[in-house]
Amino acid sequence: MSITAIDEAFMREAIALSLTHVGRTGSNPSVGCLIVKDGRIVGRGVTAPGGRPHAEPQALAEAGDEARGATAYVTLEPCSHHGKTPPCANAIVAAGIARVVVAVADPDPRVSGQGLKILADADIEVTIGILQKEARRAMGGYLTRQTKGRPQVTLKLAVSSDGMLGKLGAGQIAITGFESKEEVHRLRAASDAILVGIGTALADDPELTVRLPGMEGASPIRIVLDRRAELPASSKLAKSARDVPVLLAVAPSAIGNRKALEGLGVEIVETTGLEDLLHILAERGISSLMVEGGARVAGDLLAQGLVDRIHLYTGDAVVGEGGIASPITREFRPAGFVLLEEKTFGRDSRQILERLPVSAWL
Ligand code: AOF
Ligand code: ZN
Repeated sequence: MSITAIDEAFMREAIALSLTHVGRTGSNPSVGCLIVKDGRIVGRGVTAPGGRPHAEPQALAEAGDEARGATAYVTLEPCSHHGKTPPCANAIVAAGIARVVVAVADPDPRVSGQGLKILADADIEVTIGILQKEARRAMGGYLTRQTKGRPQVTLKLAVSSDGMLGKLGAGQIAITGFESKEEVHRLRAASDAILVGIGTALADDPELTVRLPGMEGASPIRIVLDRRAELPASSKLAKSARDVPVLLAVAPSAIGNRKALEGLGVEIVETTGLEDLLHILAERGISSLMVEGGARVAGDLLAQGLVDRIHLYTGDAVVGEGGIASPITREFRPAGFVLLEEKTFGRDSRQILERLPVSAWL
């Protein structure tokens, strides 16, 4: 095997390791790190839940003395800043690592090449860019927030075989099967926040929590776009706000049910529009936002160019008369999106569409 093929094989493993903590590391990216000595993995690390410790010191600790002369594979440039933990680049130097292979440079202005410089100045051989595309995809949320000042937006749509998102006045109707629902719960768990419009909140009275065995604590913050603060205090969202946070994005000086909702622990945030809201979310460290409906919110986000990925589920149900048409179906893909992946879940199909160009960073 060539060195590049070996590097790619270990980096693939480091990326797979990083994926295990996506959505659990707060505003920090989930980074994977492997320490490899004589072709053997002697240390493994992934950014801990909450964001610290970082991946590298954990992998180095596991490697112990074996780290001397070894190669480190890291999905992100090792940090150089004195944050809540000492710089990872210095820890790598101190451990006597001979070579570092990095997938993606870190756009965080506190790091931004400085980590690589610390390594090079210590005469460590540095290879950058191995499996860059795959690693960028694995850190899409973090990189989008750092470079665009907003979270990465994933739009999830469940569409009937006749292209409908639901039926007027019918509340939640079954469009996809349980296999798809499980997958949607996994996507929720890997996201930092979930957003719906008030129309969906009123029509469906959803909970928007993660309900998978063993993952009950993984529910991200739930956000409702609700210009007039109309979310009923009796809704499942409002009633559970003390268990899983709810943020209501309202127009400046909206009154509505504000008092009652605040009393239930719902946080009210005044925003001037979608872009403003996304900016506020990014400032709070929210890197990935999953949008679950409805048609209006999906249409507005698409029209403003604020959607990065679409998870399009197509079920075999037929809605017929009174259906709410989806802005996207299998037959009608929005301009500028390409098909990345297609899979089946039970009787449903899921397509993942990605926006092009996938930005300078993704
Ligand atoms: C690494 N390894 O595993 C991660 C890194 O708030 P702090 O001090 O933890 O710093 C957060 C920054 O650290 C984050 O913006 C990114 O630049 C880097 N994340 N770096 O060396 C890791 N998660
Ligand atoms: Zn670090």
